[in-house]
Amino acid sequence: MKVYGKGGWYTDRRSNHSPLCPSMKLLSPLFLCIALLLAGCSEPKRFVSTDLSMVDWGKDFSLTDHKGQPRRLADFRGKAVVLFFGYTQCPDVCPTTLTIMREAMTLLGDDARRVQVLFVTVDPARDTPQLLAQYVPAFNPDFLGLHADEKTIAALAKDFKVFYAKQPGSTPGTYSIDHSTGSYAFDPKGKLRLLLRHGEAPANVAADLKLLLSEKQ
Ligand SMILES: [Cu+2]
Repeated sequence: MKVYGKGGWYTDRRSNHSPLCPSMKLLSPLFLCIALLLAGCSEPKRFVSTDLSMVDWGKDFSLTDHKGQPRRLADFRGKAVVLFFGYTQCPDVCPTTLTIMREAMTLLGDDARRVQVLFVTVDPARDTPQLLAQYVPAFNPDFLGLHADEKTIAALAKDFKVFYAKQPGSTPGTYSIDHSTGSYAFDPKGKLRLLLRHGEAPANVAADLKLLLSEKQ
């Protein structure tokens, strides 16, 4: 089994033959523990999602939440943050993503209090704060909808390498928006760490967030 972790692909030790040579196997478990500690070995973390630890973009945002409060990433220090770009009239991707996040929060139990889900609209023309306030907390009362003017959203999306583009609808004046479908996860220190795939199983999302929360602060 191959697992993608920090530093690239590596083989999952659980499903492999012992990496120890025969003579090492004879050593007592205690000695082995000490030897591993001295060698600085530790079990590598196993994130399901794509590791973005090495990127130098996606550092912050300056938006307003659906209650009218200005928000930056630093406001959520101490929490893992999931950031998703979408729009309330989205027929499938956005409601699916928010439903998955709701289920992941349920799986996290008490740890969910240390996770903040943020939904940034890429449709500020139609997604008023009032609309965001109805839509986003309907999935989970703790989720926050974030908005800004068109220019700010466009610059932010560019910084986060998020694509979105209006598509004309079937009747004049209507439109839908094609947009990137992944979500970003930040660790409790505010560092961008993971790209969560669209449609990821809630259990995998919960496991990845739990890993971020378990890291030494
Ligand atoms: Cu969408």
